[in-house]
Amino acid sequence: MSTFQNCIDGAWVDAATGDTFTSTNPADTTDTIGTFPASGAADVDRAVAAARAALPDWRATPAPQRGTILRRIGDLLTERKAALAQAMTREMGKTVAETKGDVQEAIDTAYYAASETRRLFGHTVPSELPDKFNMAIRRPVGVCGIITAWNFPVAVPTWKIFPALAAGNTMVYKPSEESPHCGVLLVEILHDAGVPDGVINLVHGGGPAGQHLVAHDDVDAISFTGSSETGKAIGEVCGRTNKRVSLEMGGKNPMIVMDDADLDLALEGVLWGAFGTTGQRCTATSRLILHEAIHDTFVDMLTEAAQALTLGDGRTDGIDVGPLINEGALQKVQHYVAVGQEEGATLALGGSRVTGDGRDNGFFFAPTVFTDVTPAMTIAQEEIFGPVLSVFKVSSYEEAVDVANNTRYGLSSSIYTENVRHSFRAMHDLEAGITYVNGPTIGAEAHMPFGGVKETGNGHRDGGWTVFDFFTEWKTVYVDFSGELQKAQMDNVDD
Ligand code: UN1
Repeated sequence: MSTFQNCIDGAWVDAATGDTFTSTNPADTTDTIGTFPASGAADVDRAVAAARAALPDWRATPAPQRGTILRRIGDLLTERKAALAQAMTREMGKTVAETKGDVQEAIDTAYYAASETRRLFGHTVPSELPDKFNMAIRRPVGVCGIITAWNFPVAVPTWKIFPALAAGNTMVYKPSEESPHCGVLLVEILHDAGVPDGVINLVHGGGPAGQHLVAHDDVDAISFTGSSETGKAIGEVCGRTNKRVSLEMGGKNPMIVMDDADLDLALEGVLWGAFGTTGQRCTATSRLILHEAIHDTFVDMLTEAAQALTLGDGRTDGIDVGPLINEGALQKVQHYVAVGQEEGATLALGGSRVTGDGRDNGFFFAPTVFTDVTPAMTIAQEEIFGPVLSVFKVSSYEEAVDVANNTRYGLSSSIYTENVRHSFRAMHDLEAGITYVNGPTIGAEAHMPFGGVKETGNGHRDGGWTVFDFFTEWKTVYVDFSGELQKAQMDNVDD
């Protein structure tokens, strides 16, 4: 069995705790990927100290030179894409087509962040006084803690790490305990591309490592993607310790299909949105809101097509859906299926674990569809993070929007319609950070803002130009070249 380590100040080291945990293949739990350090406070302290020590030089490096390294990272991700995708699927289960997409998202993010290093625009603004120059420039925030989930084990960390690097920050990265090998492979690429020692430090582990990083006095910012429960706890600690914090949390994303929609297109969309990544995306389509005129037809189309999806090891050709991530996820999905039935929803498809054909040692769960779901039901409100789709029947656009917005989350949303009035109204009416028209709720692009409203987020965005607002501080600069003391608000105003 392979043994993996933390990476602190460029050196691969064991945890001071001496403890380890293992990572296994969710499609076959007899396949162990390796052991990883279960880090504690002392390991985080060392990593934060290394990041702090590396900050002055990295911050002083001209941004376009940081961009050259980011371009090299993009090149290495491209070279290693196929091998990386195989390793990712082995560790977290989604199909190789999807893990290749995950790596491609990281490649796009690398080149986008590299291009931003030649912009990072500030502002020049007229002064109210003569011979005085005003500007606002961007400065790095400092030492950042990056804490991410396992479902996009390469793309999502890079949404944070690459813009943070571009802007001149140093960091400590704690990947999920469910995808530590992917974390190692990513950090190896960063080092091979020339990121200096200490600029990115990798610390493995679970709660103890994460909690110490979040509470650490010498960490300036935390960027987190994961569950709402963990995110809110992080937010509280960051509030107390006065840290900047970006939280990307849960979703309960609706897709509306109106009576005038292209149903074949909507069918392809919902299959991909609900069952891609086995429903384990924060953007997954988990609520399908159907106009009553097409409800029965569409439910028939959906159950027939979903039944035909093939489940298995995502590294095998022809597999559509991989396993859930672990035993806990399997139990959670099973629990929600039971609750859905108890509360009166109709189980139209699936609802159980799938074994046989080499799947006995994996966490496979059948694509599941509930109909007759109403907004008050538990399966209509809680994030299941599995291949479970709840179907609602509505009689108008207004009712569809009411049902769509009847959730405490607000990440992604979608409407299928050929009606230009409804599609433009939906862009404003749907309470979500992202709205797709005639596309499913998944499919974010690297150069666009990504994030949610309500309990999904805390006002920040990953992705696009907007993430640079998180990873930089505004510095306001006044240059007085008059040779005199000029008093704003006084010398230039007659009483
Ligand atoms: C996530 O599930 O945390 O738009 C991110 C999408 C992907 C990203 C999902 N590109 O579904």
